[in-house]
Amino acid sequence: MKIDLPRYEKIWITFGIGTLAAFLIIIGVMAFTMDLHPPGDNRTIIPEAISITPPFDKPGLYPSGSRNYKAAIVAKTFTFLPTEMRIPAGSTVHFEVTSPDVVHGLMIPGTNVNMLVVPGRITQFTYTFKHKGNYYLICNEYCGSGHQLMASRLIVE
Ligand SMILES: [Cu+2]
Repeated sequence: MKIDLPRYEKIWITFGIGTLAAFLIIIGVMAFTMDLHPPGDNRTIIPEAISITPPFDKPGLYPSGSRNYKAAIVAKTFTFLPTEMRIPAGSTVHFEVTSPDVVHGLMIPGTNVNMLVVPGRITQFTYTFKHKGNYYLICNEYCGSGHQLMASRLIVE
């Protein structure tokens, strides 16, 4: 069967299908090679009980192997706990973050660490810090009058 389409119709159909294919390829490459994907786990926590629920009762950086750390971070108005962490260069940090109050964000400029921190949920992400320097954990979800003060520091030495 031969469908006789006008020339411009063929061009637009080709353009539409081509654009769709390009987007699907870009999303596929990003998902599989850059490990970008929506959070797939549903670890929950009672926001009112964060101060008595391990590991968030003692926020901090805990070694979990050689050059491996687990960071238990509480994001709350208007600070991150702990306020400072130190790791040697080449270390892998598994972040576990939660909030007792409102929705916060946790992003580290210069890396692909970018998490949405929702009360009642534990957001997780793993990143390897290859280069020395000062990294700042900043809140990128507007959370109130002190939002711009919300930051803590990760020193890679
Ligand atoms: Cu915040």
